Amino acid sequence: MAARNSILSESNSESRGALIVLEGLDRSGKTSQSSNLLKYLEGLGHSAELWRFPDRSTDVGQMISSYLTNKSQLDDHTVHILFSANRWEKRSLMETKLKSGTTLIVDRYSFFWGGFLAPEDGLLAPDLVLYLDIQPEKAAERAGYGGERYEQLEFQRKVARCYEVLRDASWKIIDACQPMEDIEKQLQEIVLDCVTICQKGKPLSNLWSS
Ligand code: 2DT
Ligand code: MG
Repeated sequence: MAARNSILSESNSESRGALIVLEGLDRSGKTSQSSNLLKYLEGLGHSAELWRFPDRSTDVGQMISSYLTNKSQLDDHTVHILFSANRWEKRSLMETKLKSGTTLIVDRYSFFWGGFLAPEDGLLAPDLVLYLDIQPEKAAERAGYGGERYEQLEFQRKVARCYEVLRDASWKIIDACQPMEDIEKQLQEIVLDCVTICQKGKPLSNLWSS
């Protein structure tokens, strides 16, 4: 991904918050580790917020949510575009928050599927992608999937293959089967580095643009 990022603005050398994304299969620990990271950064006196995608609080997010909970049917293209739209509707707030110095810890972002990248073009690129790596079979052994549309072993196997295709050398791959406290410490170290670099004025960039 890094190689495909472009610099948005030459003059953008001001201190800002970091856009930090956690990715991984269902039950890989993203949600727990995201809230741990939030507490950690706040404890150090940083301004930080926890976000997640899909953001089910918006109208678009509601459509996604009813699809995921099997209350509605949508074809694959439609739902992919809705996932993208759900990120687009948050883009300007995201930029405002980052520029005002708030770090965003984001529980899932744009990397769930490989094949539908065009609508993602121009979304903000993460400064850091943390991938919580777990075998689909191991994840399935953890306290039950919640019963949503994608929470099935066969599907999670496909998702794992997609992530393999999508991830690049800039991603930090964390073994999600280590004890939670060990994962937490590793994440803290990587995140703090990233926050520091962004504070020093690393420019914001866009996803997928060449
Ligand atoms: P949670 O279980 O984390 O609430 O996610 N998904 C998510 C997509 O298919 N495309 C996307 O762009 C995003 C952000 C993965 C609900 C499900 O939504 C799926 C799981
Ligand atoms: Mg889920």
